[in-house]
Amino acid sequence: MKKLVAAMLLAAALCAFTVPALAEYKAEYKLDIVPSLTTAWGMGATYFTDLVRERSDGRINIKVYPNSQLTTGAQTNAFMLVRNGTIDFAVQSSINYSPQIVELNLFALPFFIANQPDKYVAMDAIKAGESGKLVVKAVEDKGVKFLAWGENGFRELTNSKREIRSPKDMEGMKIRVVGSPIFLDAFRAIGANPLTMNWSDTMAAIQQGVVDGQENPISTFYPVKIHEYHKYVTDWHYVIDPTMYVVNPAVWKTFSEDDQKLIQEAAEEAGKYMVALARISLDDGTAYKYLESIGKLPEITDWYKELANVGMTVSILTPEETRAFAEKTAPVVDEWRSKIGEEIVAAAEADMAAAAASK
Ligand code: X2X
Repeated sequence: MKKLVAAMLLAAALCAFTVPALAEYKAEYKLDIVPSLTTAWGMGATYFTDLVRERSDGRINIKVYPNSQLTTGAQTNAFMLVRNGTIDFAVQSSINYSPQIVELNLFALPFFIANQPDKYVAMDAIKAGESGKLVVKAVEDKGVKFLAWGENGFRELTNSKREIRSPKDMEGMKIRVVGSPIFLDAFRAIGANPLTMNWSDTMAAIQQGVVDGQENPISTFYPVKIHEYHKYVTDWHYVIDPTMYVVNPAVWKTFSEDDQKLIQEAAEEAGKYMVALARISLDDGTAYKYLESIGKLPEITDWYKELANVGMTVSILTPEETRAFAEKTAPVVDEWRSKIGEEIVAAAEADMAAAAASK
């Protein structure tokens, strides 16, 4: 009898250990992105899902839903839908989550990172530093599991009217921005007329002339053929959208430890790939070399040449020209420092200064 009880207890104990590992996985996990699959963002998301599928021998199947399909266009609600489990995974913009996670506005402080001696070194210093930890903590405290950083890129300005090299050139210009308050503040400070709009509605608004301009990274606006409407690009790098790979925490807990490791590594690798795609030909050559080394060079490896090919005039601002915009937006930086949290902003300044000094 004793033996039988012991055997039963042992069986029960084994079950307790084995049940989580045997938990049924979903046939399909949904992953949300805002733009199309042909952007760096879309390619970085697809690479992640491919790696996970391959390495799990098809047991974990994540499907990328592009063009804000899962949020029916409402990109600034996307965070809530991952948090409540309607969406399982996302590769999402810091901008789209910033209405709920105020700390993410750090990356949208005008000319905060762009003003550094090397803006990519500065960005990487934040991600690797104390400020990056604080940002990730803020994201996780709000209820999603952070996996890795990606990158949409530094955001440049395009418009249909004229070359923009000074705040005066933008006076009264109607510019589409994401529905996130700091963007309204920044463009008003410059003297433009910003309108908030989802990305899914933006091309129609551009075609109909409802707006004259928009701001996005090159790898995001080129695939939608913005050059058919906008001839002018201003490279001012005023803010960056670093983009995050995230997962709903309850979904995360259903994966076995080995599978969590597999997913985590895939997100980190895909994030590196996405960062390189967003930077190719815009950095010191590091992104190109990395993509070459993994055998994944994209079709376009020289953005400025390609933008000229499709008839765009690219205005790369001089430091003095950039300063004129930074001066206009300085009050916005001051105001948002305290909203974001002095601790994080000061930590980012320290992280960037340390990286610049060690260069
Ligand atoms: O809406 C945008 O501009 C985009 C695609 O860059 C984001 O989702 C932040």
